[in-house]
Parts: sequence; C-alpha cells; structure tokens
Amino acid sequence: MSKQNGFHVVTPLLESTGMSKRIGTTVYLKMESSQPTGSFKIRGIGYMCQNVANSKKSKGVVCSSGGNAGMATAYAARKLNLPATIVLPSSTPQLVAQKLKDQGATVKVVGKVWDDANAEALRLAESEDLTVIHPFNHPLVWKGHSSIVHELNASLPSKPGAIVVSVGGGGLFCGIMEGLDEMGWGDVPILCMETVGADCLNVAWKARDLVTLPDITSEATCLGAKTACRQAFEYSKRPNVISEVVTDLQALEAVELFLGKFISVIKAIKQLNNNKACYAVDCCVLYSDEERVLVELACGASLAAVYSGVIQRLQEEGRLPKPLDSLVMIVCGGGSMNLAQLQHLQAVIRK
Ligand code: PLV
Repeated sequence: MSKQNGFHVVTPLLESTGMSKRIGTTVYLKMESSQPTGSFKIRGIGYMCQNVANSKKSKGVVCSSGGNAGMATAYAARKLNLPATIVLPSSTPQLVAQKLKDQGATVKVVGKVWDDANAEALRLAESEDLTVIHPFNHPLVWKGHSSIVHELNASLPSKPGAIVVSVGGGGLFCGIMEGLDEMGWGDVPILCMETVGADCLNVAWKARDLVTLPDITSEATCLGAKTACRQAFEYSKRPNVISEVVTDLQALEAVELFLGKFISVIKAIKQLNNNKACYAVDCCVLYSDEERVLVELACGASLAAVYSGVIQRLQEEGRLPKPLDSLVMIVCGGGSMNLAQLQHLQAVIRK
C-alpha cells in the first residue's frame, strides 16, 4: 500500500480463490476495509474536508453519519486542525461514538435513523456556522470516491466484467460511475446491493422516481438513508446498472463467510479455555479458510451477491453476461463492527 495525495491509501486488489470458485469467474476484492478509517468513506470525505480547509473560511465541520462518514470526517478534520462535530442516530452501534471521541470529535446522538441525525446536523450548521460534510450527496465526495476506479485501472489486467457496490444514499455508487466514465468504462455492468428495509435506491429504481422510505428497518444501519441522492437515481436509469436487494440474514451470512465460519472459531476458543487445545487448533485451521476480514453488514450486502447466488441468478436471467470476464467486489468495509457487535447481530437477526 502506498500513500496517495489526501488521507486515503491505495488499497490492495486481491484475487479471491474462494469466491472465484463459487461463481466460476475471477473475483477481485478491492479492500477498502484497509483504509485508515476502516471504509472507503475517507476517499470522498477526506477530499471534501481538504477543500473546506483550503478555503480557510470554515469554523469547523459537521457531519451526520451512520458511522463511517463520521469516522472519515473526524480523522480528516483532526489532520487538518478543524473542529468536527459528528451527529449519529441512536441506531449506530455505541462503539462508534468512542472511536469518534478518540479522533477528537464532538459527538451528538439525535433521533432514530440517519435522516433524523441529518436534520440536526443541518440545524447545527446554521446555528453554529459550521460547514456541512455530507456523507454521500456532494460532487466532491463522489470525486474522491472515483479514485477507486483509477486504482482498478492501474492494477487490473483488463477492463472489469462487472462491479459490485453497496448503496446507502448512493455516494459510493456515484463515485464509481464518475470514475468509470472518466476511464471510458461506462458500459461495465454495475450491481447495486442493498438490504430489505434500507432499499431506497431499489424502490426508486422500480418506481422510476425518487421515493422516501417510511422507515429504516434493516440492521445494516450504514445503508440506512430513507432517500437516495438524485445523482444516484439518475445513474441507476442507465442500462448497465442493476439493483438488487438481500435480507439482513443473507448479509450477515456473507459477513460470517467472508471472515471464515466465525461461530466455529468462537466455539473453539471456548474449548481452548477448557484446556482442549487440540480441538481448538483443529477448528481454527479448518474454519479460517475464507478472507479472514471482519466487515459491516453494509458490506455484507455486496458480499451476498456472491455468497447468496445473486450473480448466478442474474446470469441465468440473462441480465449479466455468462461467462463474465471478471467480477470486482468493492469491499467497502465498515468500522462499526467488532466481535461483540457481530455476536449481537447474530442474536438479533437469527432470533
Ligand atoms: N454509510 C454512511 C451513511 O449512513 C455513513 O454515514 O457512514 N458501506 C459502508 C461501510 C458505509 O458506511 C456506507 C455509507 C455505504 C456502504 C453506502 O455508501 P453510500 O451512502 O455512499 O451509498 C447512513
């Protein structure tokens, strides 16, 4: 990994043997989970914060976030000596607030879902004269995210066969589309993944109009914007864009598979505590066979495209080419996941 301009790093592009075997095409993982703040968000948010700092007029920044945009804002603001206030909804896991405070940010928890927190961020911007860093709806954010495609161009052997992205408000998707256009790759099929209950783009795509969801009912809270940004909706009308939805359980199973049969590892650790070390070692070796990376459910939605058979189904339906030259999975990451949070989600989603 080398340092680029800005706060993000050039992330590894890994070939996944396990995933390639599952879908019969080469799968490349763009490991945005390796960014300093744990997700791709630092690309666009870092770029926007730099712009704000360069204008030298800002008294500070405010960002409403499900977690990761806030992490990126807090990180970039600390580096730029800008005061940062992050507004989270109560649905964001508690571990995030502490991480934000560790970055020196002021944290407020307002409302139940991201849209509530966003209303408070806009109010604060007005009353305290702060600059809004939007988590997904800003051209500077999309420009920053588009760097992913430039890196793909530098490291892929040829044009990707298809790209998979998770969609919350649609900022990552917009950045990828912008980058593809710049690269002359505008015809590459893009698969947009969301979870049931956080599926604002899918609903808009089907209705052929922007739609506001009545509520966010998915545990993938980082995908939980009630309305997609207009630019994402406009891009979704292109013929190479496919929108698909998976359940929270499918996203969770994908997270577990990506890590490598986590439950079994926990069982093994319990055994280890009872001094049955051999069984423990066996289990760890047996089950740590996939990618060994822990990501959020928001990212699990993308991974489920492979693990839940969405790619094969789309190929059978003639909506994706068969054979596919390659598949690029944007492993968007997510910092609001640890082993305790994973166990919590396992209990809530499998109840
Ligand atoms: N998360 C935003 C919006 O939350 C945030 O505030 O962090 N994957 C991960 C790990 C994410 O954190 C997000 C967005 C996405 C995917 C979707 O990105 P988007 O919003 O640009 O489509 C409510």
